Amino acid sequence: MKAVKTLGQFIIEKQAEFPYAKGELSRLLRDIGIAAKVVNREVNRAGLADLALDNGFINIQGENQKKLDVYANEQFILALQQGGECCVVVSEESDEYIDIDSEISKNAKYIVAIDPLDGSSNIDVNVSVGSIFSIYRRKTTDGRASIKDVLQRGSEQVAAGYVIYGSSTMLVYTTGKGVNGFTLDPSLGEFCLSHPKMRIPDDGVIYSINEGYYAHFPDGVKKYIKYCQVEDVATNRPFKARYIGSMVADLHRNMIKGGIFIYPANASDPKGKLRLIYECNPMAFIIEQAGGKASNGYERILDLEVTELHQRTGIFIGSKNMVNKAEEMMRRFSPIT
Ligand code: P6P
Repeated sequence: MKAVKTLGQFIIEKQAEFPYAKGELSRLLRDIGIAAKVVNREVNRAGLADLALDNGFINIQGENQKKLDVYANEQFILALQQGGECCVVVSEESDEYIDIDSEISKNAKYIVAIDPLDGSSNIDVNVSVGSIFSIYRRKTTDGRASIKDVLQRGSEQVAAGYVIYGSSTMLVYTTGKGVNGFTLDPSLGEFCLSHPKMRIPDDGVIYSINEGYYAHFPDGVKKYIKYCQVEDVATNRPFKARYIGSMVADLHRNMIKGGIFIYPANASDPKGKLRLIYECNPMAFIIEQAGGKASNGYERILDLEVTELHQRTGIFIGSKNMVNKAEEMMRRFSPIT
C-alpha cells in the first residue's frame, strides 16, 4: 500500500534541496495549488453556473472573454496577493502587469506569469482546459518591481507548471530538478503525487498541429507534416494526428505518450499565436526538464529575448527527436534568410 504524498508535503520535502531557501518559493507553490483547487471546482460546474458563457468583453488577445476566464484570473491573483510572496503578476487576461503593492507583499521577491485558463473556448464543449504558471525571481532589488523584472528570458525561470482540468485534475510542475505530477483527490481535497519524475519519450508517433491552416504554413512545416504522413515501418510512420486545440491538454498527452506539438509562425500569424511569457516559456521549461525540446523552429524557446508582455512566438515542442526532425525541415525548406 503506497503512502499518499500531498503537494504540500512534497514541496516541503523538496525545499531542503534549495540552499538558503527560506520557504518563500514553497509558500508560493502552495498558494498556486490552492487557486487551482478553487478554479477546478468552478470548471467542473461551468455549465451549471453559466460560467462557460462569454461575458461580452474582448481581452487584449482579441478573444471573447469567458466568465470563467475572469473568475480564474481573479482567483489566481487573489491567492498570490494573499500569499505575500509575489510582487508582480503578469496575466493573459490583464493588459498591463499587476503590481501587488501591499503591506504583506512589500518584501516579496517573485514574479508570477499566468495563463489562468488556457483553451477556455473549449469549456462550453466540455473539452479539457488548463492553467499555466511561470515563476521568476525579481532582478531589481530596490523599490517597486519594474518591467525589467518581468521581461526576463525563459531560462531565468525558477519554477513553472500547469494544471489540466480533464478527466482528472492534475498539477504538473518543475523547479529545475525534474518534473512531478500530482492528481487531485476530491475525497481529500488535496493534490497527491501520482506521476513522480515525469519523462517525455525521446520519440513518439503523435503529431499535433492545426492542419486547417496548412496553406499558411512555411514550407518547412508543410514538409514535416508530409514526413509524418508517409508510410515507413522502420520509423513507425505514418504518425497519428491528434489536436485538441487546448495547448495544456495537447502537451500533457505528448508528455505521457511522446509526440510533437507545433504552432508555427505562419502567413496569418507572422509572429505565431501562442504567448511567450505565460504559455511557451513555462511549457518549454517543463518539457526540457522532462527530457524534451522546445524551439521556435530555429532557436531554443528559453533563450528567446523577451521584449513585450504579450509577445508571441512560433513553437515546436515535445519529444526531442521529433523536434530535431522538424527543425531539420525548417532549416532545409524555410531557412532564415
Ligand atoms: P487554434 C487556445 O485558444 C490556445 O491559446 C491554445 O491553448 C491552443 O493550443 C491554441 O490556442 C489553439 O489555436 O488556432 O488552433 O484554434
